[in-house]
Amino acid sequence: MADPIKKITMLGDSSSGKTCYVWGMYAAMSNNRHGFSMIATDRDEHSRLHALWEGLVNETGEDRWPSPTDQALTYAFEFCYAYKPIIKFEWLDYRGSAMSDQSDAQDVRELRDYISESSCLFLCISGEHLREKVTSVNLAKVLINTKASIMGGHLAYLSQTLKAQNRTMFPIVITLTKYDCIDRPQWEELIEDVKQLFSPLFAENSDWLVMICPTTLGRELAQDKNSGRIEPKNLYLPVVFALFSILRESCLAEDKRRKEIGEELENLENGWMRVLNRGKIQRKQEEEESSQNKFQETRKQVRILARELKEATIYYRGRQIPIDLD
Ligand SMILES: Nc1nc2c(ncn2[C@@H]2O[C@H](COP(=O)(O)OP(=O)(O)O)[C@@H](O)[C@H]2O)c(=O)[nH]1
Ligand SMILES: [Mg+2]
Repeated sequence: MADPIKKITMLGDSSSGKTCYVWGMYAAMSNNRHGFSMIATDRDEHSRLHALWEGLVNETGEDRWPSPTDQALTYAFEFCYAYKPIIKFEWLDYRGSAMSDQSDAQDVRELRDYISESSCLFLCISGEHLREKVTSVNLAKVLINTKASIMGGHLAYLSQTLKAQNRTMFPIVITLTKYDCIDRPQWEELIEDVKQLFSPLFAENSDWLVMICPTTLGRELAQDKNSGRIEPKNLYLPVVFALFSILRESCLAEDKRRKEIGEELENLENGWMRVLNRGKIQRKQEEEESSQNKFQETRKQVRILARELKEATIYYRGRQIPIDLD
């Protein structure tokens, strides 16, 4: 059976930088990174994304930016190793305005279903809202302006669904887009602010695996959006984290399967029918070898991705954790 298509959902207020992020991320990920690359399944989409990114980099003026129409867009991508597709995924760039209270019940239901089927959730918070420290005085305002409170509602719903499905770890990326707008000396203080906006994600008994990642299209943009130089930072990291999480899960499943096959083989080899079962045993041995190879290959890929995440800020059960290489 072909592996199912994975889904990644990106939530964030309109104008928080989601569309620009996808354009830049696609350019960053198309370049071969340690054997990995990404490609739009549809060739026209590939050319379109490249042309849009090229326009953003080379043009100046308002036209370099995406048109402000706020539409939900789904992209189909393939993540490849040595140019061989290993994960197919769908990326939903959600309509920011639909996160407001005016969105109808149907809209909300569809989004919730999509989120529950997702393998990773991206929450986009624009750095414009975190120029200053979050305090008890401005917290309510920041929660509203970033739409963090509405996203929190979706997370609460997702949490119930995950519990019902017995899923124990769910990766979330909080992308601090437009990080160029933040000029604060203390990274730790900023992290504490982000934790305040999404405190349940950082609770001691929570099952969320959360990466906080600042991204920007260029540091000059804070001063001059329309002609500042495009010098992207970290655009590949959130998606590397998402793919790492997806592959790690596959790796665990393959490990389990490999052990099961090993046991089945042992039973066949030790059974009193072993002579008659010779054909079956041989097929099981081949199955074991292929499962072993698949596991080793996935583990190698997980390790390469893990190395890229060495410096990343990742939390699990309320604590910052290093990504281990196994
Ligand atoms: N300063 C700064 N502005 C950005 C950056 N990325 C996007 N923007 C601005 O944010 C606007 C909205 O971005 P867009 O991707 O359309 O947001 P979306 O509505 O969430 O898809 C753009 O038109 C740019 O003016 C960035 O990295 N830095
Ligand atoms: Mg958009």
